[in-house]
Amino acid sequence: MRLGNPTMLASGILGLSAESLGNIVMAGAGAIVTKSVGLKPRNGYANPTIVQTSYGLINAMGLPNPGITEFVKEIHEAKSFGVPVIVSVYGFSAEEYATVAKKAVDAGADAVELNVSCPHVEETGSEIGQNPKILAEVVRKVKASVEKPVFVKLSPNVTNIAEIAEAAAKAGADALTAINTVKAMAIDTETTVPILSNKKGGLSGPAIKPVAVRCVYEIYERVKVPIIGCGGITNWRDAVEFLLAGATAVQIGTAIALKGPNVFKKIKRGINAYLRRKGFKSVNEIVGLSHCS
Ligand code: RRO
Repeated sequence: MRLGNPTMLASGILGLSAESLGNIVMAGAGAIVTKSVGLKPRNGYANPTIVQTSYGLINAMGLPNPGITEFVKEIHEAKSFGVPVIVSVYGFSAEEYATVAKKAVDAGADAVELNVSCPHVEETGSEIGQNPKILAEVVRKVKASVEKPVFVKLSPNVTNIAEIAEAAAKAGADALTAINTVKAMAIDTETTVPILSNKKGGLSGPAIKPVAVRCVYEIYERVKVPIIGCGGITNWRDAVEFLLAGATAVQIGTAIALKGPNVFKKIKRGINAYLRRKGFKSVNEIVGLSHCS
């Protein structure tokens, strides 16, 4: 898959309607990843589903989505924006992941990103992505059912992310996205109870950037498949840090909520200016460069 620039919209932010995806493409994203879609519609959790902290957001949306059959319309429409459309997929079994992935690809998805890392929905997400055997089974089943690239989005909530990355790569993953949100919670000191209706959720934004950079660095040392860096990128310097750690592209999510969609253009221009200033001809020249020292 070729990208016009190395920035992509991360899954989960503005990714449920084609209209919002179109706005992100206008703002300069080189590719878009949709919100995670499953076989059947889900309402998600009751409010509050998001808490803003000084360092980032904690969410427990609970996988709200219209189901793949309904979502096919949005995929068709999103295809008209002229950038690759990557459909984020989840399931409650390997078969379900494969079925949803096939429907997404049949509808025109340029790739699927398997969400095996949602930190707070039982029997899917990180319950799959924390177990190398189950993860490998999911990846193999999806690879057998689609002819497009299969990305796997990994959870940071594991002891050894490189080991999980290796299991996904051996099972045939074409790229690894690192990372999903970090398990977190917030408690209201006045009411004395957890703020999110689900109590626990996933932390995103600037607070998790150093965790994400470390994860990308560790994965790069272990596996040879392309890595897509994700976690707390809000400016070009953050993006360059991920490229140096070993990512070939980056995903941006929470920064859109914090700074607006123009963050894509700014990051794209900033990366280009950095490459020129340092005498590099392309992004590829700096991917993994920090490992050379
Ligand atoms: O919908 C969510 O609550 C959610 C998902 Br699917 C995910 O992968 N990561 C996250 O932080 N929230």
